[in-house]
Amino acid sequence: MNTINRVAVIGLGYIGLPTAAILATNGVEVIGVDVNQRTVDAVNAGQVPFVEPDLGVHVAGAVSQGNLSASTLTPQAEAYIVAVPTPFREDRSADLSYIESAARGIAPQLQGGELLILESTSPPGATEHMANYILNLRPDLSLDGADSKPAILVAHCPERVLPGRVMIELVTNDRIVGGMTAEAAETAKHLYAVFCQGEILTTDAVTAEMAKLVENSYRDVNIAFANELSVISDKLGIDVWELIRLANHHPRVNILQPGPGVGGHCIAVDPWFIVAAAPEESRLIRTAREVNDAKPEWVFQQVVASLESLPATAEVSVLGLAFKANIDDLRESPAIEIAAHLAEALSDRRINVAEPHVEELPKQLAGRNNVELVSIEESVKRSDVVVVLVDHDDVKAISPELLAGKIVIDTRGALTREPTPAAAAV
Ligand code: SAJ
Repeated sequence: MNTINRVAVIGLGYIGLPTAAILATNGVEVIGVDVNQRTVDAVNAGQVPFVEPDLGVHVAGAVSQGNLSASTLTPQAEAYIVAVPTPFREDRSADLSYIESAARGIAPQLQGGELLILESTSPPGATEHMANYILNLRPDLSLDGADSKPAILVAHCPERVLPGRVMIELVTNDRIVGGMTAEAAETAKHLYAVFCQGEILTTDAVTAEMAKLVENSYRDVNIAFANELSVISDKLGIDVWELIRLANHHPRVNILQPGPGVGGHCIAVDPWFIVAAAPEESRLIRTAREVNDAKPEWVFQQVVASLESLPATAEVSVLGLAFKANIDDLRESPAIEIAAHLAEALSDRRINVAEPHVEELPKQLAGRNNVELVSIEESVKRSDVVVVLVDHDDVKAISPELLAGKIVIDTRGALTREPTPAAAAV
C-alpha cells in the first residue's frame, strides 16, 4: 500500500486541528481547510484558536517545520479528512449541510485513487450520503472501479477523544475504521497508523457510525441512571454520593456521578441520532436523554426553594459555568442553562458567578445587571446560597470555614464527595 504524503483536513475545530497537527508532526504534509479566515490566519501563524493542552506545541512545531499550513480553499491531496460539525435540527434530525459543503470543495479536486474519510460524528448512513453526494458531482468516478471508472476510497473513522486529553488520546485510543469498501477501510487504517498506537479495527461504514453513537449513548444512559438516583435520593432524604460510593463496592457495579445535567457537544447530541434512526425501538436511549435534559430545571427549582425562607437581600453564588471540570468549554453547558434561568427568574437578587476558566460572562449572562463575574472566594463570601455546578479543582478547594452558615446546593458532590472507584475512573 502506498504511503500517503499529502492530506487535506477540512474543518479546523476541536477535532480537525489536533488531527491535522498530529499527522503533520509525524511527517505528513497537511493542509488544513476552514471557512473562517481568522482560524486559517491563526494556524498559519502557528497559533491555536482554542484551549487544548499540548495542542499549541504541536501546531507551532508543525507550522515551523513547514508540514502544516491552512487555507480557505480545498487543495488537491492524496487523502481528505472531513471533520466538520454535524449539529441537529429543530426536529433532532442531523444537519448534514456542512458535510455537503466540504464535499463540494473536495469533488473538483479528485482524480481517482484518493482516500476520503468522514470523521464528524454522524447519523447512520452519513458516509454513504457523502459518497453519493460526491459521485453525483463526479459521475466519472466510482467507489469500486465499476464500469472502468476510477475509484475513490470512502471511509468513516469517528474520533473518540476526550476534550482536555485530545493530544494523548489521539495517539493511545483504539480506532474504528469503517469503509464503504474493504479497500477503503484498509487504506484509512494505514493512514491512521501513522500516529495511532492503539488498535485500529476495521468494519463497514454504517457500523463505524453506530459504534461512535453507541459509545456516547452508553455514557448518557449511565449518567441518566446516576441523575435519576440523585432525584430519588433527595426525595428519600439519602445522601446520593454515599449511596453510590457504597454500591460501587460491589465488584460488578460502577455507577457514574450525578450532576446538573449533561453538557458538551457529543453526549447530549449523539443519542438523538440513534433515536431519529429508530424512534420506536430507542425507548431507553430517548428516556435517558429526557432524564438528563430535565436535570437543570430540577436544580433550578431546588435553588428557588432554598431562597423561600431567606430575606429579599440574600445573594446567590453560582460556582462554575463550564460543561465539566477543569476545562474552559462552555458549549451546551447545563451550568449556563441553570445560571441564566436563575438570573432571569431572580431578577431582583444578585447572582455572583464564578468561573475561573473564563474572563468574561457568556452571552446568556452578559448584560444582566443582577449578574457579576467574580472570583470563587468573593462569590461565596457575598452569598447566602451557594450552588456548585462544576467540580473544578478550584471549587473543590474551597475551605469549609468560608461555607459556614450558608445553604449549599452541591450538584456535583464537589465539596463532600469522597473518591469512589467510578469517580476515579472518570
Ligand atoms: N458527566 C456527568 N457524570 C459523569 C460523567 C460525566 O454528569 O459521571 C457529564 C459531564 O459533566 C459533562 C457530560 O457528562 O457535562 C459529558 O462529559 P464526558 O466527560 O462524559 O464526555 P465529553 O462530552 O467530554 O466527551 C465524550 C467522550 N465519550 C465517552 O466517554 C463515551 C469522548 O471520548 C468522545 O470523543 C466525545 O464525547 C465526543 O467527541 O463524542
